[in-house]
Amino acid sequence: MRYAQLVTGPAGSGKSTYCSTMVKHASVVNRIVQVVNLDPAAEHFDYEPLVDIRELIHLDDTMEDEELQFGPNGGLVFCIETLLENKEWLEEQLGDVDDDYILFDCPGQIELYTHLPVMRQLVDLLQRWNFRICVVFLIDSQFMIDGAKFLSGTMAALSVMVNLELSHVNVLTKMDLLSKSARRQLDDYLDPDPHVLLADMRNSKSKWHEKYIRLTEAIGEVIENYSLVRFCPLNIKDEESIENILLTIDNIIQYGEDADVKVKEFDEPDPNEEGE
Ligand SMILES: Nc1nc2c(ncn2[C@@H]2O[C@H](COP(=O)(O)OP(=O)(O)O)[C@@H](O)[C@H]2O)c(=O)[nH]1
Ligand SMILES: [Mg+2]
Repeated sequence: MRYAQLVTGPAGSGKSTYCSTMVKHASVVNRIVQVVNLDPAAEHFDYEPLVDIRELIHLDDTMEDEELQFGPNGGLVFCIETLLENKEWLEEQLGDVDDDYILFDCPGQIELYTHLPVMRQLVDLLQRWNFRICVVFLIDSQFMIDGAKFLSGTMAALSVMVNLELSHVNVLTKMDLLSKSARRQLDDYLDPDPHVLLADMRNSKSKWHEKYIRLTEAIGEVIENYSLVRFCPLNIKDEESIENILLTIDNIIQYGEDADVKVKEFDEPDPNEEGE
């Protein structure tokens, strides 16, 4: 078995930072976690990628090409399609290492996950190559600290879940940037309690609220009744918080349960030599 996290979420939600944070954390506990960059427009990240889609195709190639002349969104879809057409390239780059653990740092355009088939096709491919996959959907916690935003973030997470049909973890990023009071407010939402949420919405005086309060309530109930969406907070300055997220995901993909887990090689002291 091979293990993978598909790291998704809106642009700027912290996907690349999440990947480098996980790599660093894993290396401290002697674990090998590798990252594949799937963002053809990536400008900066802090990890050494195992595979980089930009070596196959860069977003600029599709926008500057005389014939293609794509805009940024069409170009991005074209890049992922090109990757899928070059399966052999990807397969060769990924190698065939049993029990490896790979994070896929994905592009941020939500339509890739919600209504285009490309990411789903990529998932099928990875599963064929024996990967057990967990989708990790990142949302910037600053966009989740009021009722309306929280609901819309939740719906985005839900649509990715429904479309990819995989095990799924939602992570609230950039917790280190929240003020104390914002953090307290967020705590109310972490274990989503629609009553708290709705009370918050009820107090708002927006036009939307007046018109659609029953819809908001219905959505809140669906979220509550089916335990559909939960969020795990991530503070990258707190090792325990990082460890918690990794552990949650490891459990979901059953990493380490039926495997010879990959650890960095170090010299095991030979018991026969002891005391000599
Ligand atoms: N303080 C803080 N900044 C973060 C965190 N995660 C991401 N950022 C910053 O947010 C910006 C976008 O992050 P990036 O990882 O490139 O997002 P991506 O577009 O989803 O890959 C960068 O400037 C990061 O330094 C975090 O947990 N804490
Ligand atoms: Mg990125």
